[in-house]
Amino acid sequence: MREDPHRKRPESIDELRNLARSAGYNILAEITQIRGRDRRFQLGRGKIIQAAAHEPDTLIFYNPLSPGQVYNIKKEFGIRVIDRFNLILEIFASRATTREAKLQVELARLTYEAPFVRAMISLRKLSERPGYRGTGSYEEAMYQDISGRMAKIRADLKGVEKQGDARRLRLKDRGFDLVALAGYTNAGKSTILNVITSESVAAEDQPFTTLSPTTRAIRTKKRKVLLTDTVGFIDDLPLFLINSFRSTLAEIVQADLVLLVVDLSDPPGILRKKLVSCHDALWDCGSYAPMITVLNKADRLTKDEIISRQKEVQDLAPNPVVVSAATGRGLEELIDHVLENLPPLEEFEIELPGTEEGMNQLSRLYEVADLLEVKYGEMIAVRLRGRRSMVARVLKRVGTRDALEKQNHVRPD
Ligand SMILES: Nc1nc2c(ncn2[C@@H]2O[C@H](COP(=O)(O)OP(=O)(O)OP(=O)(O)O)[C@@H](O)[C@H]2O)c(=O)[nH]1
Ligand SMILES: [Mg+2]
Repeated sequence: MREDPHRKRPESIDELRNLARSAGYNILAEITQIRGRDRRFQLGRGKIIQAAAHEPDTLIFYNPLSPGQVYNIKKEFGIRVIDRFNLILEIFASRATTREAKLQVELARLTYEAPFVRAMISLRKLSERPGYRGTGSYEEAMYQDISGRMAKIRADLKGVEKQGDARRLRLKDRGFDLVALAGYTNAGKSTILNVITSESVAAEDQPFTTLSPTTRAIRTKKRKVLLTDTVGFIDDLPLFLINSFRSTLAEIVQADLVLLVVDLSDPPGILRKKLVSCHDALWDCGSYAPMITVLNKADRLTKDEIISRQKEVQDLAPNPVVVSAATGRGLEELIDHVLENLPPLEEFEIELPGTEEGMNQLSRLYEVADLLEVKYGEMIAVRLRGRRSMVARVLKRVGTRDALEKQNHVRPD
């Protein structure tokens, strides 16, 4: 149900219908209201009566419901009501398989529910005798429980986040470049990961198939690249969801390069809207990495359509590559483009001590950098091409010199 078809474009309703089906609902009727929203029930009383006549288990609203509206509808009509955010949370809950995803979904649900429970407490107090001071109602106890549980989950997720940060740092030190697939839900991120890395993570025609990230290596001759698939974005993604998924979204925030995947076969208006939503979500996550826009599902369009679609979104699609994960078209070009857009490796001349530790670090350097020349003497002189942060760490470890700046930095790539 929604409030005004002239304000909310029908594609928003298509998406809501799709979300409802994905959550397992069987749709009995769709009711819209043209005049503005009603304070008491969000829709007018007549519309709710009309909906109730279908004897639904649940009323699903497009617009966010206030705690008061949920309370009023339940009290007066005895029907369960949810809004779009609830619906998204229900889908997330049904797809969460890892411990991390389950905690994230629970945190999002509790963050969403907390104000409702707080409002229930005040609504109940209002309906009680004036001057009455209840000592610890059921809702109050529940609110205490919610706050406690939220604090516990936040602490657990902080731990997960720290582990993730440490893992990504280790990978960068070992010479890997981290590339993240981001984008609107159902755009084809998992399919792209599967094709490029010969993986078989779940990819289905439904929203939010992926909740937990998967990382796989891309085989290239030039660089050691790891590609990570992530949770999809959706229009009007509430900030509390983004905050709950911080440990997962860190894969995007800390990536060296982000591949923003969109479904080029969406009609132009929807395509633009989804791109805007993605840019907003990336901004909210705090992602500033360089970006390639991957215009996927090109197999569904003619040559001319591809050109005109690309033109229509060029202001929103920096650094575009047209691909089709279904046919494999453009994927090699995409990998070339990734290699060109990764932060450049630099060339350094460094010296390691001729000690056991120096030899250990040298063999490590063989794994993580491109060794161009090695001269053995009292000191081991090495000319190499690699990541500045990695070289700095090796030098710190052997204690030759503490700052990379003092080293002979030859030239950027
Ligand atoms: N025709 C066509 N379909 C594709 C292409 N790429 C992906 N699909 C289909 O699009 C649907 C969604 O693909 P996924 O890879 O699950 O999309 P996703 O972005 O990972 O989606 P979520 O994880 O749900 O956010 C699946 O049915 C895929 O088979 C493509 O290039 N062409
Ligand atoms: Mg996916």
